[in-house]
Amino acid sequence: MSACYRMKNIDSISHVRGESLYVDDIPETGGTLHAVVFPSPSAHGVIKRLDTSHATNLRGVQAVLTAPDIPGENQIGGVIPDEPLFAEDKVEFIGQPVALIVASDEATARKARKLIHIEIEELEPITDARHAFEKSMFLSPPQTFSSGDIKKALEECEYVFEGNCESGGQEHMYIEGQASYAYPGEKGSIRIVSSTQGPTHVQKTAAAVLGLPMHLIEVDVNRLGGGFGGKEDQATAYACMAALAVVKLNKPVKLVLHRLDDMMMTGKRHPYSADFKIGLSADLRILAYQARLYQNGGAAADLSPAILDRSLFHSTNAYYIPNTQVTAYSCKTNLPPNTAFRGFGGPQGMFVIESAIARAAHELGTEARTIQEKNFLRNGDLFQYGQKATGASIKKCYRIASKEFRVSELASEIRTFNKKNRVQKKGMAMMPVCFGISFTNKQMNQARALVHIYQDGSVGVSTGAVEMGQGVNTKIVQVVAKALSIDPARIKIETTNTTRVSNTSPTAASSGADLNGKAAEIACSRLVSRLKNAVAKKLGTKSSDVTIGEKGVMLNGKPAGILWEEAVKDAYRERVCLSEQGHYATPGVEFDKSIAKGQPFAYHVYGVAFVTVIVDCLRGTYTVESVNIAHDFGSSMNPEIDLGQVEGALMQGIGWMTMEELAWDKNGRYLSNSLSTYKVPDIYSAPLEVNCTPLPSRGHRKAILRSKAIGEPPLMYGIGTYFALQNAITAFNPSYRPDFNAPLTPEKVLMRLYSRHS
Ligand code: MTE
Ligand code: LUZ
Ligand code: MOS
Repeated sequence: MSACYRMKNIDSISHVRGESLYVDDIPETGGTLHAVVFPSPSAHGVIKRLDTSHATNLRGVQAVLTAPDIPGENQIGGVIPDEPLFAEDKVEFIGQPVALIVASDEATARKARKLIHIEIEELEPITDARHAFEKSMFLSPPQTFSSGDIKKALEECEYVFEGNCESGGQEHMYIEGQASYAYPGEKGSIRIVSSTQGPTHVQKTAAAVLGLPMHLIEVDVNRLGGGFGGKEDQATAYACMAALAVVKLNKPVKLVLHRLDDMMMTGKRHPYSADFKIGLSADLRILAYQARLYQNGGAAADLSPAILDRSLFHSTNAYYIPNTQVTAYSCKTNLPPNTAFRGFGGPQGMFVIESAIARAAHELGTEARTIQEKNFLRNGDLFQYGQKATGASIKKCYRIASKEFRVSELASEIRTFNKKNRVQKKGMAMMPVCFGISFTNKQMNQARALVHIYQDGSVGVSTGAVEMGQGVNTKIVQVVAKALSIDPARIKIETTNTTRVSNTSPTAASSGADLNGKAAEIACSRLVSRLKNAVAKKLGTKSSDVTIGEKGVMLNGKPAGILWEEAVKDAYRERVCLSEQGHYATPGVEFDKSIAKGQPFAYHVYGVAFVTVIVDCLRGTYTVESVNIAHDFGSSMNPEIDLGQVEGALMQGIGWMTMEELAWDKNGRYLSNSLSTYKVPDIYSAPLEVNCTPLPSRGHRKAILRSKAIGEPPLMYGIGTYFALQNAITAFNPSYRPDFNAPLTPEKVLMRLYSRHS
């Protein structure tokens, strides 16, 4: 166990004191202008006339910028070039940016926004994925994953059940909204401070929009007030707009979205619709699984094709199913382009297989757990995509959770409770999780770090990782402290900046700490060997006799009377390079999209959660009583941070499954557009109890310090809440036939408590 194993999050004190800096906290430089976006008021239509003259003439307004003002390409699509920065001839969602108003202050810009006139010839909007599918509206080609022989297997199964399933979208609800602040530099250069998970994506896209080489754009990120995937791609548009205004006006420009604008304009988690068929043997082995997934992509591709892929990768969750065929369609609708959200399509894929199992269990009059448990993945099993399961700890997690949390006793207590109580019913469900770690796009699995040791022995570290509250900077301090054997107090993590670390992947896919931590480790190990060589030379000995670190120089294990800072100073005098760059590329990951086979993941994260709920059957309201988790952290390098990630992700999963409900009217207008109409989980929706037992494990060598990625996987434990609620409803209303339409809000629970199935 390393010395800094229990290290506190390095941001905890400045967060608590309110001293941590976000984009809107940066002191404004003189002459800073403020920008506000003019969004499309129509979900689908042709722009007939756009009159910005009244806005332009308002006192204090510096410019109203539209598509023709763009010097480079009016294009920000990252995966597919299908998304203009500003709408030109048509609009495809309410909130689509049409113009940018730049004024001396934000209030003036907002006032000017009301003076813009737009005439639109309305076309029919589509907001539903199934509807888009019927009309063959797609963002990208369909993708199919399959294994075995689905047709034959379905014919031979003892039982076959089918059904359909809907899951809703989700607001990221980062506390800091989309924000950027751009400054003119000399010789045409621009510096953009952005609240982005992907600084290089911002740099590259801004360069293309402005028609400039990437080296003229510097992107700097201090930290984000939350990203959750919502800033993997979608911070880019606002950074580009601020930079465009800088080019046009040669003044610093700040663009910080108001919460209501952010909710109206930005994409969310993708709602999914699905049809499934599940086939089982007489002894409840799942022999066949066939499904169609309809992803509601919104009006442009954004990251939808990659998200679609991950829905397929995780469509069998933690089960081994020998015969599968799952096809996913990315459907184009008139909503803001939906985007990355913690789990990246994985949760949507998993909800379908869990629904299929729940349907089978209900029809067979058994518990879902009986089916789930029989079909867990084992080492050596092949995933549909051809990767072999290794270190498959799902069964172990299940066993440990069952024992540790006395699940059979709990189940019988629930049965007794339900017998004794008429208007309160309890339900329990088990949710297993298997989540692959790596970007499924091979080239993204790389990172770099730049480490400087200064003459006084203090250390500055830059990486491509973006801190968004997940604790990646703390983890990198731990990695560097361990690799250099020095006190973490000597180490500072610098901002994430494209001039110090270039060509970065976004901090996403839960792999920020793995990729950037490994790169930092590589840089540090080179620095250590140079320092050791320098010291050995001075002492006239072999470098293998020397160690160096916080305790100073040791010669064959005995103190040599040279402090760390003295050794550093000596090395500097001997003109040894005290800076190093590390480059890491995940070895062995490969995926051939054309045949949908390969080894896309460095490793998988496993775990099991038991969720217990209690429902008030007069009102439909409910409380999550307990969530009991056994999770495979590997060998956690920071249990406090990792537990915080489990709890936060779990809460987000519970919110998605039970209360966060998106609604649009028939014109495609977003109705749940504010915190009074969109319910986010609060302390009253938190489980009364969350227990998390780490699986004893040596961890995985491709995980940083053998500590497995933690950011996304625990979100999917929240899915258990849906099925726990279903079980409680069934205990009250035996004629309820479980249906799959998340979120299961109190209103929906109430209707199901009194529904009659014929
Ligand atoms: N935790 C906090 N507090 N804030 C966030 O925005 N984002 C999540 C997760 N945990 C997030 C978070 C998402 S979507 C991802 S992909 C990972 O953190 C990214 O960070 P990592 O790769 O360092 O785990
Ligand atoms: N982003 C991405 C992701 O571009 N590719 C991925 O595979 C991924 N997975 C999870 C979250 N973000
Ligand atoms: Mo997370 S959805 O990979 O940003």
